[in-house]
Amino acid sequence: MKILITGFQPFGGEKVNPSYEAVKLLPDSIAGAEVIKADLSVVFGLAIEELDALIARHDPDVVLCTGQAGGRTHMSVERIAINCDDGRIPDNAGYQPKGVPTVEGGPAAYFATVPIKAMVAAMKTAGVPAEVSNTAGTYVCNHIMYGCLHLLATKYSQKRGGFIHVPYIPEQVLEKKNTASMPLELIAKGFEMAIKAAVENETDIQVAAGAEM
Ligand code: PCA
Repeated sequence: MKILITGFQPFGGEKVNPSYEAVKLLPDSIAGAEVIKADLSVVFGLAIEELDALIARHDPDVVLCTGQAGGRTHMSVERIAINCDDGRIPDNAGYQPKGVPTVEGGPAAYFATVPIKAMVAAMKTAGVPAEVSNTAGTYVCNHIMYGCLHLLATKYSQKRGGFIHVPYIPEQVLEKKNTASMPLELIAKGFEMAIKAAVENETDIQVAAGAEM
């Protein structure tokens, strides 16, 4: 089995993006699966083109994209991506969409096809705070998750895809009061456990992971 895991480049004035910093720490093999690592531009459109090229080149069985969700406390395994690009801030190319479809005429949303609950459970068992999240936002991370799942649904068959948001790392919050962070090594451990769970669980486990709000 082959896993493609991507992180994002820094954006929004940050010097690092913890997603790619953690991706770089991963071993080249997890649970017998080959791990391919890459970074993506925080640019609407271009990020999906980069991911498409990576999938075509490496032919992975699982595509796991990751990104920073500054302020979140837990590793957030995203359940759903919506067909909406709406930027609170411009992307790294200066483009700021104001509520346009990621894919014109595409379905309203896609659910992740990796086993999100098994991934959360595996992370927690390893001592990494993790949760199922029901929104990936409307910025480039939701855009890449939607774009990835759309590619897998329309262009590539038999491949599973998903997205994990990660908290800031401590060096990013030195000047941010009351803001959560997670050590980089713990984020990388979370990724490792998530990949292991995806390798070992073709379908998801049946446990409750709902939310009231
Ligand atoms: N986080 C942003 C885009 C890139 C990243 O790492 C987001 O949550 O949309």
